[in-house]
Amino acid sequence: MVTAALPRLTALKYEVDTSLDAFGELRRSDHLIGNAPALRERMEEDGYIFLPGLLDREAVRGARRSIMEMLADEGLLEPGTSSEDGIAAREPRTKGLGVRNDLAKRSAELQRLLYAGRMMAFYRHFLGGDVLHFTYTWLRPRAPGGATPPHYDIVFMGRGTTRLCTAWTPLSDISYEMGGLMVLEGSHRLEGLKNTYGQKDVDTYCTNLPHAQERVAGNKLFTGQLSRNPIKLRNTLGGRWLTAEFRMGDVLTFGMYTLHCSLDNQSDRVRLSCDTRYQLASEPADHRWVGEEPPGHGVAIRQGHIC
Ligand SMILES: O=C(O)CCC(=O)C(=O)O
Ligand SMILES: [Fe+2]
Repeated sequence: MVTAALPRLTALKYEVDTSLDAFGELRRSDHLIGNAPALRERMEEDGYIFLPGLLDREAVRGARRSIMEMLADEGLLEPGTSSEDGIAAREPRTKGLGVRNDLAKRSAELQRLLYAGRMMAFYRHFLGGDVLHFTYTWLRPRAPGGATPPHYDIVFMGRGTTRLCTAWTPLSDISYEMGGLMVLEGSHRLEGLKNTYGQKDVDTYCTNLPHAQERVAGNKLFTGQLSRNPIKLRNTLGGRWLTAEFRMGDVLTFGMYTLHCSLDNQSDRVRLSCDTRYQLASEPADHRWVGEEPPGHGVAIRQGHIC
């Protein structure tokens, strides 16, 4: 339950309206684990499934430890503090704290957590067949002050099946102040948005428009984000921003057309989470994110077309 004791929350520096019609808690579905039809109904209805405690908390802690040690080795944690605590180095605060697939690859504990055991078993059951996961892992050590702008994931990974699931996995206990993920209620049913913004691909550019050369050279003008102001966006689109105080072991899974963003990390710690992708192995996969060395959003895969 969201209580009156809620701290002042911000997202991209904008104060979050936490009134009852603008903000709320994610609906839990942990009691539905093992009941695929009910889980599918939830996904259909809500656009997300929140599964507190799906993963083994000790396994998450082990994965977290391995990553925090790597961050400490890079000087990203405050010297003289325990890497377990994840206290961000005062200087520099942001360098090295972007998406770190490179670190994810080096952690056997994290690879096991995400791509074996309970996580894979969940998706096999939920999707009802053999599962393929992207090999690229969006491991996100998030510096104090940072947040993720609102977006649909399809814009970044829409060249394969659209029946793809994101798993957002906290590798920290994430209080409201530390800033977990928020989902916009009902956003998976916004047909107008799905048919416009939802048709975009961050790695395409218009050959006949100004700046085409910049786009092909890598200076993207379209970041893939829908907005820099989650509060104004909600006022326009409706629904509530839904979130929770997340704990290690929780997983939040959602579809490609569920609008999400994050709260600002208002703590002095690195907020650690990762997002990973799962689909039926029988369906086409976005080639940017699979294989030994996924090319990702590189310049080489950028596609030009006449707009
Ligand atoms: O962790 C975040 O801040 C963003 C995660 C995200 O965009 C995702 O899980 O798809
Ligand atoms: Fe996302």
